[in-house]
Amino acid sequence: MTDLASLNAQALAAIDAAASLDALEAVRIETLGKQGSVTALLKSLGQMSPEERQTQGPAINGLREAVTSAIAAKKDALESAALNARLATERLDMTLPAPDAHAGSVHPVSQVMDELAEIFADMGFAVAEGPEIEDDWHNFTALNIPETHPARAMHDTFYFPEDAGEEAKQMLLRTHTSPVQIRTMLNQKPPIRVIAPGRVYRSDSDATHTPMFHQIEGLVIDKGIHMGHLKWTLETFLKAFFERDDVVLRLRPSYFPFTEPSAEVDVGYTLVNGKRVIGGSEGWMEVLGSGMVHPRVIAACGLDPNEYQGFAFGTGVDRLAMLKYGMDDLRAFFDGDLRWLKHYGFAALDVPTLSGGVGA
Ligand code: 2U9
Repeated sequence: MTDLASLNAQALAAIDAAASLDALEAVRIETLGKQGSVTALLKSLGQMSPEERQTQGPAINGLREAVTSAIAAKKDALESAALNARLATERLDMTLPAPDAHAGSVHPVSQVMDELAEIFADMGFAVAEGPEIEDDWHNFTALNIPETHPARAMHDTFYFPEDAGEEAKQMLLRTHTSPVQIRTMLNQKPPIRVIAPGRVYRSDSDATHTPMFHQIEGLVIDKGIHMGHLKWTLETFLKAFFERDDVVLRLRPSYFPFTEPSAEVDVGYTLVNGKRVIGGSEGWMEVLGSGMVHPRVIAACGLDPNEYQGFAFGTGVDRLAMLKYGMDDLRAFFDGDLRWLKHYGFAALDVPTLSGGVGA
């Protein structure tokens, strides 16, 4: 019995001292394994007399049970200590402030440009592009603005230094996107239905003018085109853009060298709590210029004006964005101030869609 008692004490001490699951497994093999000390005692029962077995049997089995349950208890303790250690290293402090969300967004002007392209695509217009550095002929002459025409001075043009040589072209920064439509008419056969969005440049700077601004112009060339097509197109566009069915248009006679007749387009507004809201006709705001393409412009592009007619329109995208979002200073568009974007409700994941608008 003294042997059993000391073996029991030794085994329990070894189990208690096992600092890892591997060390505990080694103790299990030493005691309960095939060659283990407790297993040897169990085997010795076979050689004992029945009387001896009666007394030694329960004692040896008791020893085996004590060692087995001590190993199981120690295994549980080691496993839960290992789990607690792992949980402690993987702990996440939920009270920490969340990382900053993306602060920027697609620029309001780019969003409006994308939305305009979507609206016009729905009406069958393709997007046309062209160079921002243009020559005098595409920017002015082809548009019925000859050298002596006062409109050249009105455009506050940025000219490049004149090149030497007889054939040298006078280069400039385009003052409108109209040369894009000239190039389209020269390169494509009617029917033509395009919009030309892009940057244009004029030497002008105050609260309502910046030396670079964005325009969008539209052009339709086909047989039998008239002012009714122009009015329907602009009405459909403005209703989609301002997301209202009660948009009212007013066409006022005007003058542009490249259109005849020409009309300035006003959109009606209603005063709500002292603020102008598009819709109704309490007051009028000018939003577009338009007209029937001048026969001389059609002829300059190699088409017969008796066969083909067209309408055209143009507007400032920056101004359209200001109207839609109720912004009052054009210069803020160029400041890159995130507080300004936030103030007008622009967020990082805003993507304009026809169905969702841009969230005005
Ligand atoms: C071709 C033929 C005709 C484009 C047009 C306007 C009227 C117009 C201004 C609006 C505000 C420019 O940004 S703004 O200052 N534009 O009023 N633009 S018709 O007419 C064309 C263009 C190309 C071949």
